[in-house]
Amino acid sequence: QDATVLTDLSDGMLLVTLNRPDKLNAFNEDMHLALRAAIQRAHDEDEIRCVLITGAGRAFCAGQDLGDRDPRKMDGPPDLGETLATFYNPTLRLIRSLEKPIVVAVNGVAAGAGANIALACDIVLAARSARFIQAFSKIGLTPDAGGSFMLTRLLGEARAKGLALTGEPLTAEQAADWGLIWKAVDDAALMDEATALAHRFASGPTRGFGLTKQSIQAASTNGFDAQLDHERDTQRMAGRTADYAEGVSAFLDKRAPVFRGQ
Ligand code: T3D
Repeated sequence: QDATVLTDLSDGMLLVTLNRPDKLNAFNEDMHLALRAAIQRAHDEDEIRCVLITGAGRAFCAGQDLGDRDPRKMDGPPDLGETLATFYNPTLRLIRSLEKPIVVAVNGVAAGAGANIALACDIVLAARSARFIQAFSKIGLTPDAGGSFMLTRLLGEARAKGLALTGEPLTAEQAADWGLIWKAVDDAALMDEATALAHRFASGPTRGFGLTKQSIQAASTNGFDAQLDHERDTQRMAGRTADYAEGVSAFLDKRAPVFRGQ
């Protein structure tokens, strides 16, 4: 059986491909563990300076594999709180806490947890034909995989509730117009554009990127004063990196900087 998640490391960029195309890359237990292992690897290996996530086939990810939730084959209702705690939430926490950029190329439909995992990453590019669907309400569930947080922070309550309660698909273009994602890209250009961006990040000032990510995320919950303190602390750390010294030296020498991620 093929691996449910494919990984390929090149020039500091870890390409992670969700790989259950006949199920639209829906999550079974194996895929959960494999995605988590890939993100954990990005935490552990200094050589990895950026992650790019995409899906194999025509979809990005259709969320939970509902074949594993057939009530006619179960002895009673499942404890979905337990499956979130065991499978989804650790991966979401690893994504948000990774001190390196994560780019997502949403190559096709992203539904349920599949949509929300994409939204939790740092830079979301989506093919114009892609759709984001908060599919939960159609089967009696509620937004998970960080969706209630990200949708409300990024869109506000009205649009978050509209998407979550109706389950209507949102086009990539509309998602970009609303500020839910970074960009909608022509289908044929998606992987080239996402790969070029990820490679650019992979040769950038990794510590500065990681601190920038932390700072923007902290602003969702901090007040202004706390955020100023946070900026003071992150800038202090950034100012001590070799990449900052290289950036300033390169500017003064009128040459391109060579960042080493340190
Ligand atoms: O359970 C827990 O642990 C709690 C956590 C929950 C997190 C969640 O993500 S809940 C939400 C689960 N996802 C969904 O409800 C989405 C279900 N899928 C769809 O609504 C549609 O498939 C799509 C809108 C994503 C795409 O529609 P379309 O028309 O392009 O494709 P399709 O024909 O519906 O699907 C193609 C195949 O993929 C089909 O299989 P077949 O008939 O060719 O053998 C379909 O059954 C399969 N598929 C699609 N989504 C899933 C799936 N199989 C299992 N699980 C899926 N989620």
